[in-house]
Amino acid sequence: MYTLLKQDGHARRGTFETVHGAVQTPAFMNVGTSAAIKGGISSTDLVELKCQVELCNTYHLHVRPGDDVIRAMGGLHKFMNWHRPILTDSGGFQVFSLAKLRKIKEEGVTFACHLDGKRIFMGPEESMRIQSNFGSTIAMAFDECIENPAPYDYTERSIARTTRWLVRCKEEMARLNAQPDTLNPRQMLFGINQGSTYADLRVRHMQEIAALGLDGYAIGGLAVGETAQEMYDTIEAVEPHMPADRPRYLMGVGTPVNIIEGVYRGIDLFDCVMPSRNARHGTLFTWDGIRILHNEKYKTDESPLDEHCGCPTCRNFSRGYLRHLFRVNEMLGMRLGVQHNLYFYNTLMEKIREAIEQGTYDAFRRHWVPILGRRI
Ligand code: PRF
Ligand code: ZN
Repeated sequence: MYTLLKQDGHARRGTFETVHGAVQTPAFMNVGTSAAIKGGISSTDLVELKCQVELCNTYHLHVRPGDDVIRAMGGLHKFMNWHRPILTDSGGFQVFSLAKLRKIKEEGVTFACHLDGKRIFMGPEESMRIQSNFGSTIAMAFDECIENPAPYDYTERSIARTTRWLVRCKEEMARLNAQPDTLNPRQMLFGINQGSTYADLRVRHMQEIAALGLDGYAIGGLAVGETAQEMYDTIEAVEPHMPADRPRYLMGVGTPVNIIEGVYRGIDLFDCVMPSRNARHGTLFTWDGIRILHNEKYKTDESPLDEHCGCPTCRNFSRGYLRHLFRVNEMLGMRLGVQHNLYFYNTLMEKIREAIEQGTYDAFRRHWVPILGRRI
């Protein structure tokens, strides 16, 4: 259940209650694709990094180790020893971004697995059954994510099919939740809005899916080839049509600046591989800007990575040492970098929540956008 605590412009401060505890929104969901955060971060580390929600992927976990294995191990929470909320993405996006030789039909998608080329079929029912076997807190609907730019007529046919798939997801989820041996009888289902950058199609699709009365609504199909301005304009077009009493999730977004701009336009939930992926390559988000540790100027720099950060990395290690770890490609550099970046993202969300509570969100945005976007 979502409770709106305070609104500041379009920005929303809320609480989203789940069977695995409450999520304070706006929130960032930390990406653990294959039931692990890349860079060697465990579930016990995540608590210290202020993580509220972990995100895992249906596609990856279905391929390895298999949802039957996770089910036999008592579900994803027990498997990872993470007992707070877990959101699982449906596989829709990964089928379109990773898998080869895919063929889309009304029933679903047949594709070749990106690891061994094995043919796999996934449709709305399969995705719901897999996510039910995980027992995740929130299951995402099975959708088609199309790259931008996309032809108008294709987009129109695609969103109609994504709506039909959503109806099937909802029916299958209700059936699975009612099974006596289900892992999480209160598993929630979020619908996903698509429609490329066409405001009319986005609004039409949003109205169709809002009518289904789901637990939350996501905006998908963004950050896939369009400009940042087109993404913001698209959010502005659909946001007024998103149910105000449900959480709103912008999928796969983004940089700290994208998140600040998304919250400004009424988004509550985000996820992105950027903090962990960039950290593994020595790119660290700080309160002074984006620090490129490979830079020569950090060679003998004894100061912490970020003077304003309280994370385990910044409390203990210097820029010069971290730079060295990246240059010799030591695992430790990646782990310390990811720890910092996730702590930074989760702290950014904390500060965003405080600014909304105080009614100073626009000033917060104006202050931080130029700083957090610059490379240092
Ligand atoms: N659909 C799904 N997952 C996603 C996306 C989508 O459109 C995106 C788009 N940025 C990220 N992850 N199911
Ligand atoms: Zn830090």
